[in-house]
Amino acid sequence: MGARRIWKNARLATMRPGLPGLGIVEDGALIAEDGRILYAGPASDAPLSGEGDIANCEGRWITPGLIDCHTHLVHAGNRAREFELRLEGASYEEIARAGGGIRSTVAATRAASEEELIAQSLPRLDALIAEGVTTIEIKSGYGLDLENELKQLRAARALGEARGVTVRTTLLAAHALPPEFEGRPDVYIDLVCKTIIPEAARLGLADAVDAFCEGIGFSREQTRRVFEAARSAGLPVKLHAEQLSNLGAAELAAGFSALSADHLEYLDETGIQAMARAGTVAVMLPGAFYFLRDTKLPPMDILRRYGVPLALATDCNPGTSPLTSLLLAMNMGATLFRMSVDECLKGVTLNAARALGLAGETGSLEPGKRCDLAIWDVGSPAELVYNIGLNRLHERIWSGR
Ligand code: DI6
Ligand code: FE
Repeated sequence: MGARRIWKNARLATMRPGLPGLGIVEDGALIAEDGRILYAGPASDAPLSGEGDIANCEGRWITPGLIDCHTHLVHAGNRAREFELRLEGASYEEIARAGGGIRSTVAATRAASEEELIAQSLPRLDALIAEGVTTIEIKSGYGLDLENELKQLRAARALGEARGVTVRTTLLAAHALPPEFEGRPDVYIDLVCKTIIPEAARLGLADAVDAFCEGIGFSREQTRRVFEAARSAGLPVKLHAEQLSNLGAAELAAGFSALSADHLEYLDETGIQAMARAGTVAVMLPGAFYFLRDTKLPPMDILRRYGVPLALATDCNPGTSPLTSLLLAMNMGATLFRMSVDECLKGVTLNAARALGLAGETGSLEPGKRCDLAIWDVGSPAELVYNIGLNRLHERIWSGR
């Protein structure tokens, strides 16, 4: 029998599907063995006999380890100077024409070695981990050629090995048009579909494929080709959809049974119906909404009416969301998008796991799932959403450790 661990005198927010609200157990106990949850429920029913390393939680709250299901965490450099220029009145387009914007991050990321990329990204990962994150999705999308996209994905995998955290990688080669393909987007999409996706899949470096379907990104037709290439490579898809305009991108994604459609400020009811039918998760990214000083709110009420699962993530990226706090993202989700406390907390646990295709693995306190826990010094789960800048993490457990 392997290592058995017991947490007593705990209050549990289990997030178990089928239970109302957060699936709360007030007088709870949690037992894990070999890194998996054996029991999570009322202390009175817990099979507490036998050996084990016992922790007394003294009434603290246990949630599933937090999951940041949408990040561009691996990149080089930063765009603080561009931020200053924007504060002085420059527009995003002016900055882009002067060689800034996403292309400046592409240049910096291409110039960085894999080791430099890892070193620059680790502080961002550590900031998330310090708040109880145990699973994180990391996208490529600043390499935009075979060698540099693979370098980003390898760096993401290496970060997962450097720290006790589960990393899911997403290939986002269709993020922006690289400068050497100016005026030839379909030729670049050929490269993405015929070379980059198959190669990343063959090397086992990508767990999913994403694209930026937008006026300033790629068209529906180009996105469809990317999704078909992903399907041929056996990879699930997700999509940056309806962030700045409505292109029917979410409906396209749902047609490919996408794990998630993300951003969604301009999403309409047709897109929502398609997502509901396909079981596609809606990932809300209030950090980008805040940083861009956006005013168009995503259609939260219609999403709720159709029962689309809501997730919430940082979108950690240097251009539109330099955010490395999932706790703050929850506060923004509540304050800016009027998400409830329960929606925010399920959005960074159960539904974030669904958005990554990991619902069987993590995201709730249920027997059989990985023992990923965040133990909090708070009086109620609502405090996790309510406080701004206060981190009350007591302990973080990844895979029972
Ligand atoms: N949507 C965004 O807001 C970011 N990427 C995306 O697809 C922008 C990324 C950047 O400006 O570096
Ligand atoms: Fe993003």
